[in-house]
Amino acid sequence: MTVTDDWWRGAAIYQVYPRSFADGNGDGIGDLAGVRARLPYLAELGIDAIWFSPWYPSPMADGGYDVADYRDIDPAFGTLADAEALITEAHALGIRIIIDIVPNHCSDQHPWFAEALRSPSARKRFWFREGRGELPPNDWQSRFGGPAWTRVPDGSWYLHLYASEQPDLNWTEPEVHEEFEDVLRFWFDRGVDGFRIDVADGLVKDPELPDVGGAAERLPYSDMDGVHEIYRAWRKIADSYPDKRIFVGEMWLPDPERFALYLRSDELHSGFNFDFLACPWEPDRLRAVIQSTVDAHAPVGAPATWVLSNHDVTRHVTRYGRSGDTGFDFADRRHGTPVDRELGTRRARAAALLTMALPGGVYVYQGEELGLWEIEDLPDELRQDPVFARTKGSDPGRDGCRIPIPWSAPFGESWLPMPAEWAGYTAEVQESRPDSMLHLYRKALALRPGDGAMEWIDLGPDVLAFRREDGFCCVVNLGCTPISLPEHESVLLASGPGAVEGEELAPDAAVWLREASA
Ligand code: TEU
Ligand code: CA
Repeated sequence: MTVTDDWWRGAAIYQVYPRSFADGNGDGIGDLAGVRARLPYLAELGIDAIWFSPWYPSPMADGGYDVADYRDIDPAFGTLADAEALITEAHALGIRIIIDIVPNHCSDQHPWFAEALRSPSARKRFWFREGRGELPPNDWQSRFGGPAWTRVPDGSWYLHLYASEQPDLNWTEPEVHEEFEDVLRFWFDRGVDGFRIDVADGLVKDPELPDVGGAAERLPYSDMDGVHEIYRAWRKIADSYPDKRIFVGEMWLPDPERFALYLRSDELHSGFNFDFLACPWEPDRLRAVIQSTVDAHAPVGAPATWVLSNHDVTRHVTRYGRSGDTGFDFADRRHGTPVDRELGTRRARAAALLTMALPGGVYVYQGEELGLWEIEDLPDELRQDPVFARTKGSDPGRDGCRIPIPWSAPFGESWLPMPAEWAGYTAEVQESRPDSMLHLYRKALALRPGDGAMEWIDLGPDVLAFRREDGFCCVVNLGCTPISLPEHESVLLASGPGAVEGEELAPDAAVWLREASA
């Protein structure tokens, strides 16, 4: 692949949550030494790039999304030299590196915020306001629960859309722009291939900070010009480097049209598609989400991205195995709903083939290749996610999808305990079993078609079927009875043992076929 290739358009990107990926020094916390030791595993898995959730120095009030220094590595994870070595080693294996950038807010331990607390004249970089009597300046609610405002000792309030340890930065200030542009250069200079932009839609706020009736997810972000200005400047910086560097925006937006407004060929290269992630395991809903996603992306020239899980949501083996609603909603995680894990796993296998057959980029969240499920029975006193505390436990938070990865048993101590049952799901065990989820992911990643066009094939209401280039065809059976496969030359890959019997595809199974050439 040459350096000018648009490698990211059809890339498979593996998400590493550093704290939970691999522990190199045995202190119970994942680290960069651990990642370096697992690079051969990732190369063999067949991914094109790794996206790292934040690895910066952080008090970990929000698992690293509270950044205290954007130009260094948290000591628990290693050093800047480790990061540089990791980037070099990954590149040697053909793996690109994307890192998280968190521009909406920083940590309350960041020097800027410390300065703002000391001297009111240094508060312009944040959103400090006077309250309304004893009440906060407006009615905004934090996305982690509770008010989006915290009062400082001199009586002023500051805005935080997330935890109170994450003060929102004020992007009307040129200094904020300059600082982040410099941070981008800092990491591009160290060989980073791209950035995942946290809360990419949240930076530009209505400076009037109007009341919104409380709903935190529906803040009035109307100034798209301001948004484009930021990302156009970022893109210019990226394009000043010889090889292609990319930006992926993280945005939870109500509809695909709104989502596509943020994507432009000379700004954000792509964004996460959470409609697909949130969608229940139902054929009509999935078909509609896939179609609306493809439709929204086509006019802006951006490839679609497909995500089943990440560090914020209930793992999909669990979602798909639930009785009743199999979708995902932040407003109600449906924690503790009965789960048929065997069913969830069968569907997760089919979903992997569906996802990896679609045109565009695909994200794999660490551990989904092992078929890990959500750990819902963590004792409350071990929960670390601020969502748990800020909602007073009504939302259990995101710890259950952040349990460390089981490489081999027995497991040592770790910052969140690993369930004993995972001894049967380690990478080591799965390596030795050709039918394991790990082998399915490897085969699928090797065969997947990447970006391009798709064309639906009508095989009835319960079936998702479509063809891609070169006679590649994907069939997913979401009904409760077996279906007949369309005519084909060969079976490329089936989602599991028993998925294809003779000329039939079992329920909750998927298959990749090579169609007979005309
Ligand atoms: O998340 C943005 C976001 O709004 C949701 O995904 C969030 O997790 C949810 O509202 C919680 O209820 C990003 C990161 O992915 C997440 O881990 C961070 O906590 C958040 O930004 C703040 O930086
Ligand atoms: Ca460690």
